[in-house]
Parts: sequence; structure tokens; C-alpha cells
Amino acid sequence: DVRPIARALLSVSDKTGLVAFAQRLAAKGIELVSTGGTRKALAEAGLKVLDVADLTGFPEMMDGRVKTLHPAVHGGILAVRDDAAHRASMQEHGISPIDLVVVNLYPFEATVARGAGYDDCVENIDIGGPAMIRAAAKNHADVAVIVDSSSYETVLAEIEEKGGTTLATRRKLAQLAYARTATYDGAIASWFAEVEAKEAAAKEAEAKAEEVAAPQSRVFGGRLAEALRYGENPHQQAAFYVGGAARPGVATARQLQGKALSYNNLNDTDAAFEAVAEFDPARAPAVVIVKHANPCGVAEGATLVEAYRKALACDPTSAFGGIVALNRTLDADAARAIVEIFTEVIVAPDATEEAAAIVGAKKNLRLLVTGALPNPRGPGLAVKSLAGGYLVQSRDNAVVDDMALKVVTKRAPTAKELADLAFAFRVVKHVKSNAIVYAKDLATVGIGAGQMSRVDSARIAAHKARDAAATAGLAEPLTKGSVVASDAFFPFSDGLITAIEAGATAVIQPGGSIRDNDVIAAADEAGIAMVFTGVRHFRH
Ligand code: 93A
Repeated sequence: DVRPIARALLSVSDKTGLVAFAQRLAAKGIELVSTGGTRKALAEAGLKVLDVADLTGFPEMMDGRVKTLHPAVHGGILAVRDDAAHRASMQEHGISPIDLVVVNLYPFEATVARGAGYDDCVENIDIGGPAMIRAAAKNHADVAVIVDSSSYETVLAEIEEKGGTTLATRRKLAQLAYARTATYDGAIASWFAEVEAKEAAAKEAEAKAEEVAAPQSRVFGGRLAEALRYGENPHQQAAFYVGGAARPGVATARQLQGKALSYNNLNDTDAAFEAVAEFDPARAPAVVIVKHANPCGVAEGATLVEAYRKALACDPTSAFGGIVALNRTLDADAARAIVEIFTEVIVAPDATEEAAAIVGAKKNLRLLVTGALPNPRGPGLAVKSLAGGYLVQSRDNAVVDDMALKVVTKRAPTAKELADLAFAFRVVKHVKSNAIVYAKDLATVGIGAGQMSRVDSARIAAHKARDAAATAGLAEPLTKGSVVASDAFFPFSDGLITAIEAGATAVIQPGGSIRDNDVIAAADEAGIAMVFTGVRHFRH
């Protein structure tokens, strides 16, 4: 039952061990036939090898989809050698027997595994290869089939020792062959199922998102930008709609890297970028770090990296896992500093190639570029839903530089205090009410947000500043010698007194309380300077 081998057909995608194997076949006087790439590899190694096209009289065609699918190939594999009628057919049609088929398939599984696109996966479904493998395995009585380079040695050994392959070996090879084509087709079927499941899930998410946001889009227009995985909490459905006047920011940003943004990421990134847009990039580089939609550090600096370090120093504990917004093109120095701690999102008008590469080393960190900064004075609508309806208002586009500041105390602020006061008031606009912001040297040093009582916000901000000082190993709290901003008037002097106790030397606030006189008297008594803006910055 030893079958000699006169001709071998080799057609392999994985060319591991191919040349050495073919050399030993050729040494036994076996004629080699190959498809394009395999033939090229063998010819380059100096082997004499026929082209399948020489057998079929057809060139490879249709991007290689049809190369071996021809009677000259399949007749040569399938013909039963001791059947006279089969031999007559070969004779009649000029078909020569193929005694060894060596085929490994287009790398479908690897193509799917590397996340290739749909068309790429489809193109890697091998048709001619499995056809030859199954044909040769069927005709194992006469033909040997190899589907994996791990079988090369066994077959060579038999050829070299016995002058051909034994039936036992050919049966074993046939078994391996069908196992391989079964696994291969299994992988293809699984892939189709996976594609279908993914499409169904995406459709379902989109439908849910449509349902959630349909009333909103009816009222405000806009188009569905993205069905989000969930809302503020995992049990809430959510969608991101964009529309209305184009304003550079989250809605127009290009995401250069990182996984998809969540509902909370989008909300926080918007808050951070709107806040940093208050800082004119022509004046100085500025950085805002946001956590839960509130700034936890804001600073201007001589460079972006300096601004970032100053902003981070305000509340390094809260900055962990935060959103960092910059008012200028992200540069390499700033990028290096930002990636030192865990950050969720970086958003900037642009990023240098080097900076993008540094951020690129952190796979999950998202980098968004917006192309521009929005105009803080620009118009726009702010929308809030309530049970059974919506509240709509024009956005808060008041800017401290446009306000007529009124000194109400005996002492007027110094130039340095005045710069810090304007800075603090710029920040306080972006802090949830009640908002208290301590600032020094154009950096926040304490931020109190979202308290029901203003005096609590003043206390919390001072308390956080003490913590930050302790972390940094400083003897004095950072609020010492700072200025303080309040988003709305102090209704009583207690809030102001708390700020004075924390070390503030100047105050900026809207004014307008019926007890303004008490508050002014408390300021004068402490010798601190106070200015009224006449403009309130509530944000709830
Ligand atoms: O596109 S195919 O399904 N059509 C064919 O007729 C065919 N014949 C062999 N793929 C076909 N093959 C496959 O080409 C083999 O299974 C092997 O994986 C590959 C080898 O091509 P090359 O020799 O050009 O590298």
C-alpha cells in the first residue's frame, strides 16, 4: 500500500519550512507545481517549479479567487488510479495525477483576530484550498495530503525510507485534513454569528437611544451623534445629540485616541473645555482640571506645563481620574506631565505630533482636539429638563473683563490682587453653586462647590487648601495671602469672615445683599479690599 509520489502540488499561505521541505521532495525527483506566491518562494530558492496555470491553461484570476478550481487540478487529485475509466478520462483530457497535496489555508482566523474589516475577513475565506484538501483526503487511497507544516517531517521520512507514503499515514493525514477544514469552516460560521450579534446589539442600542432622545431632538433638533453605552449610571439609557450653532468643543472635537467617551466623560469634558475657554490663549497658557463637572484646579502659567502643575497642586487628590482642558496646543512637556497621573480625557484646540505620541503610550487615555476655542461671550442656549418639560435659558456669557468693578472697601485691591480677583471670578463662574474660589498667583488654591450654604463652601475650600498644603509639605495653607471669589453675594458676614480667617486679603463678589453694609464693615475691619461686580454667576 505504499504509493510513490511523482508530482506534488504546493499551495501555502504559511510558508514556514516550505523551502526545505520542497528541496527534499525535489531531491527525490518529485515534480513540483505551485500557485503564485508559493511558486515564487520556491523559484527564488532555486527550485524548478511548474505554475498551476501551466496545468489549467488559465491564469489566476479575480484577485486570486480562482486559481486551482479546475479539472486539471481536481481531476489529477480525485482520479482513482486503478480505475480504467478514470485513467481513460485523464488520458482524454490531458490530466496528470497529483500524488501529494500540500495546502495551508488563507489565514482567516488570524485576520479576524487582528480586528480586520468585514471585506478583508471575507476575502480571507479560502475556497480553492479546502476544495483541494477535501479532494485529496477523500482520495487518500492514492493521494497524501498535508495541511500543516508539522506533518512535513513524517511524510518526508516515509518517502525517503519507503519510496512513498503508506496507507496508514495517508489515512491519518486525511483525518487531520478534515479536522482542519471543519475547524476552518467553524471559525467562519462563528465569525458570521459574531458579526450578526454585534450588528443586532448596535441596532438595539441605537433604537433605545432614539427612544430616549426622540422628544429632545423634536424640541431642539440635532442629529444623533452617538448612542452611548449608558447614562449617568449604568441602568440609564443615553444618547449624544449634536446640533444648533456649531461651537468648538465636545460636539465638534476629533478624538485622536482612546476608548469611547461615556456620558459622564462628555459632560465633564464639556465643563472643562468651556471653563478653559474663559482664558484668552493670547494672554497666557491655561489649564483646567475637572472632576464631576467642577473644576478642581485652574491655573495660568508661563508655559502649559507650568499651568498644569499649578492647577494640579490645588487639589491633587481630586485630580486623579480627572479631565484636563488646555487653552493652547498640547505640547510634549505638558503631555509628559499629564500622563504622570491617571487622567480620563485631555481636550485642547490641537496637539503636536510629539505630544500625541506621548499620550499614545497610554492606551485608554482619550485625546480630543477641537481645532479652536469657543468664544466665552458667544450666544447659545442652556437646557435643563424637569418633570414634564424643559427649562431653556441663554448661556451665561458674562465675562469679568466686561464688568464695571466697584471698590466698596476703604482699601482698594493692589494690582496683583486685582489680577487674581479677575482670575478667581473667571473660575467661580464654572463652579457649581454655592461657589467659593480662593486664588493666588493666577492659580486656584481652594475651591468650594455645590454646597447649600455659602459659608460651608468657604469652609470646605479653605479646608481643602489646608489638605493640599499638607500633601505638598508646606507650613502654611495655600489660602494665606490669597484672594477669594464668590459666585453670588454673601448674605451674611459669616462667609466673608471664614475667608478672612483662611487668609484671604481681597474679595470679589456680585454684591446686592440687603446686608451688604454689614459685609463691607467686616471687610474694612479686617483691612481687606473688596470689589463688587454687579453680575452673579449662579450655576446649578
Ligand atoms: O482564493 S482561493 O479560494 N481560490 C483558489 O482557487 C485557491 N487555490 C489555492 N484560494 C486558493 N488557494 C489558496 O492560496 C491556498 O489555500 C493557499 O492558502 C494560498 C496560496 O497562495 P500563494 O501560493 O499565491 O501564496
